[in-house]
Amino acid sequence: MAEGQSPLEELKAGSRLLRGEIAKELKDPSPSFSKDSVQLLKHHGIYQQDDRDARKVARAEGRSGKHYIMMVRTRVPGGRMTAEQLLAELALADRWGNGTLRLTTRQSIQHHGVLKGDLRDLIRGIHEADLTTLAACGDVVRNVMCCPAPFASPLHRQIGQLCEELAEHFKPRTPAYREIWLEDAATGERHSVSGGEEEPIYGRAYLPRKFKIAVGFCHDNCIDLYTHDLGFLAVVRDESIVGYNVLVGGGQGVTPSRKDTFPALGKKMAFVTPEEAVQVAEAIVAVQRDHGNRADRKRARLKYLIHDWGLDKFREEVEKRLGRALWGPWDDDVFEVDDHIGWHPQGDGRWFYGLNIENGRIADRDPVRLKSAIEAICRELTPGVRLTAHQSLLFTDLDDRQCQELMSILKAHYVPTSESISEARRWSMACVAWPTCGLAITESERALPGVLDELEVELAKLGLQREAFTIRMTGCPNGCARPYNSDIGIVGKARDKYTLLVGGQRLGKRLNFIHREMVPRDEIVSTLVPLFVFFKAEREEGETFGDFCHRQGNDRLLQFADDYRHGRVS
Ligand code: SRM
Ligand code: SF4
Repeated sequence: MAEGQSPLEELKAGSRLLRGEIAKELKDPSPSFSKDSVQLLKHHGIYQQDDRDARKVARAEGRSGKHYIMMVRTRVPGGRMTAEQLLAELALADRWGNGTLRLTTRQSIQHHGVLKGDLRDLIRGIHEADLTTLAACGDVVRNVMCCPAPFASPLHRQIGQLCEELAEHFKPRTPAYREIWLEDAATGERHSVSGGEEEPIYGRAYLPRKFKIAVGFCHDNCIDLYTHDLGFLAVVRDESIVGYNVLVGGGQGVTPSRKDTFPALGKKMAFVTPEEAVQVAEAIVAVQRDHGNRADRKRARLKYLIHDWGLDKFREEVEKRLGRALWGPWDDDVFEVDDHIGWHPQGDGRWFYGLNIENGRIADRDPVRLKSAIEAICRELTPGVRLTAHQSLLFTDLDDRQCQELMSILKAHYVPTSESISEARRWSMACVAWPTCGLAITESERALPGVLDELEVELAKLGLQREAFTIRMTGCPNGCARPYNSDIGIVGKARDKYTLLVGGQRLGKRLNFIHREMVPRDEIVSTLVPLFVFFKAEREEGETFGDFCHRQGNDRLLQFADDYRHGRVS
């Protein structure tokens, strides 16, 4: 291992293609894994965590020690799955997890609260449902995202196909996953790397950092294309995809103590034909593999390589790998976004229904029995299922009779329909944060519903309840709910205090800016109210909240807020 590289590089390279000591440690009765295994396990889709609520109680009672639990993530390329698969995941959550499922911002599914001793059973169950946790996390290409709308159109078929090809192409080839989790004899032996085994794309040390890919449309940027390491934006002519604009170097995470870290939007680099897309993706991943920063994980994402090199040099390096020049990108760009919530005709005589799942959490909580409702829908109607990039679900392929049955099931289980929730809630997302996320500084999933309750009242008073804007909350600056390009971003900064950002867009093509720092949770809404008052008074025709804030700039927003608070606004 080259000098100056992060210790994780040595660990990955020496892990015999991600085997490490995981199998041996699985046999050990201890409730947790070693530090090294914790890192390798991520590539298998597993995070070791501890219940931070339980930790707090224990500390208050003078007890030390952690209650170890695991998070297990199933990756679902393009969010496309079946009712049987969702039922299987729900049953597994009851059996081995905490009885809930968490739909993620990247069209995946998470189990929380899994005990170490139950991991093999859970992962086998997921495998039996023809799903996998391999490469859901770790320094590899993560779940490939794609617009999930099931329209019966060649365009949707085409992007779905590219998404599947990319997911298959970048799947790690290591046999470690099968050996450790799926083979009958729970292995404790040291499997060595046999002659034929290799990772043709990743190599022994895998990538310097996680790598995210998405495929989307100009007329529907529902997968937030500009936030990915690599985005394919379909270029459509005469109802057919003639190629893709290739966007590179998007990403959200920031480390506030490191001024050389930042969120970035993807940059348009090239145009590729559908036939070239996978090959170009491989060349881009290979450049990041060979030149990405392996010394400093805080600056290891593709966005930093592109920032440090400049786009021209990066493109030249990709061209060298390809052995030919790339075409420049076409003018086509994103211009609309659809969350696919509510009822839509598919174009083949059937319907799909987008059910808004608040912050992606599928649970039964009195009186709303969401989990039971989803189980009943899957069992009784066997619809197609799609996961959205907004932590929600689409039920697809429904005929007229099934549409009515679906609504009856939701009603019988007291599930708020997508039609009954506010625009603000519909377009909101919160990351998981407490109590499972080890990096959380503040609450997020458990805090946002209350913030929205308050905000809804204020918006209604101002007559702005029909405004559509994105509001995204995270428990730390890592940006898991993509808060940095939303109309309103609420980012955990210190205990129960948040950074408030405004000025992004639903369309996702512009970064927002910091409006105020260190806003206590119970002052988030009162800090936003003056901005909405200003918006209502001085917006231009059709202007969105984010566009308005962007046009005014923070100095004017702060000035107005100050005037408002001191009663200087009539
Ligand atoms: Fe994330 C780390 C949850 C999407 C940026 N993210 C984590 C971990 C695994 C915490 C950890 O490292 O210990 C969180 C697990 C919490 C828990 O208890 O479940 C976590 N991230 C999530 C999910 C579940 C949020 C959600 O509420 O849906 C999303 C799972 C996606 C998936 O299915 O694969 C999730 N994470 C994202 C996104 C959004 C996206 O990809 O579209 C981002 C911002 C985009 C990006 O990557 O730049 C994101 N997560 C991060 C980062 C910062 C990365 C960086 O480059 O700085 C971390 C921390 C890290 O990697 O060191 C992180
Ligand atoms: Fe955890 Fe931070 Fe991601 Fe939220 S944004 S899930 S707190 S890492």
